[in-house]
Amino acid sequence: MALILRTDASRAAAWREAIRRQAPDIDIRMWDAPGDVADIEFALVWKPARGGLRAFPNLRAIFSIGAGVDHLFTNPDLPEGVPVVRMVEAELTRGMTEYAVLHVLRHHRRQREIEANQRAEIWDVIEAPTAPSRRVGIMGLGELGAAAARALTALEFDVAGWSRSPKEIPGVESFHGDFGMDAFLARSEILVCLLPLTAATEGILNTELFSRLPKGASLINAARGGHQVEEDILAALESGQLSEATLDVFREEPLPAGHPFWRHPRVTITPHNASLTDPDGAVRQVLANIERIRRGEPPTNIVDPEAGY
Ligand code: NDP
Ligand code: OXD
Repeated sequence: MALILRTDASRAAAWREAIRRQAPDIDIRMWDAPGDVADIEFALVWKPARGGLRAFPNLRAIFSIGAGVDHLFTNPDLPEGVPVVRMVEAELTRGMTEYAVLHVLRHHRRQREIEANQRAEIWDVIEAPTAPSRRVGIMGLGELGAAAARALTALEFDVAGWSRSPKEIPGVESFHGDFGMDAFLARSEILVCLLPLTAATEGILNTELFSRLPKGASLINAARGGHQVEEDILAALESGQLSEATLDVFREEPLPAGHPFWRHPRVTITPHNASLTDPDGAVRQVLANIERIRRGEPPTNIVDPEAGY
């Protein structure tokens, strides 16, 4: 059995080692030198070249290295009938929870202004409201959104979430669908986007959505650049509809030199590192799913191609 691996060059060795440690018998093939393509039964990939996966006629499953699978579904040449499995992995979830808590706290405590004051040698005792009176809204209450919601609830923030279907998470007010969106947005002083990028969510972070938030709300987008209309974020910051934004993802990555976000005083940029998949944990999931497939069972965390996530 051979597995084709395609990841960022900087992380390829770590992935190869993780597979070797846990499954020394697996024949690992690298994307640029796949050998006999007929041997390849499984693909473990991040952003494969368009049409590239069609080269493997005996593929039984495609495992995404990331939680997001838009890098596969925006590729129109995905082989038909081959299950796509997304990444659900404890360290990935923990990393995103840390990111959400870190940046919600930064917004809540107005840390960006305190740091600007330090640079200007200004002593200004900035006060924050209490956590229970701070309303946080999380778009997407899946694996990552639900974990972030639970952590913020533990800090006693007033947390709500928005998803396609209703959820029951203790202490988290659940809104869903188009019907629930207005009420969800109207109460979200700090809005965190953890949605998958699909046809339904593309460009969702736009002027119209921002106008439904309380004036001066803030935005944290750790999902995908395709969710955000970047000129609308800049306009909302300009008008004061948004007070600040923390962005981990961008329409174009790396964020191009000279982009207005780089030097915007009310934008915090992180380089799409909100959370990274841990190769050891991920390989454990992939191997367990390979075993399931071998036993004739469906893999866990299979993606619904209709929904695109
Ligand atoms: P899940 O599939 O577990 O959860 C997705 C959530 O979004 C679900 O609650 C789903 O609703 C909801 N949702 C999907 N479409 C809609 C819609 N049209 N309207 C309302 N709600 C919707 O995904 P994860 O939590 O694992 O990951 C979320 C995203 O985070 C990934 O797709 C990826 O893009 C991003 N990500 C970013 C990282 C980074 O470093 N910046 C790292 C990892 C992930 P329902 O539950 O009803 O189906
Ligand atoms: C992911 C990511 O989707 O890292 O996991 O963006």
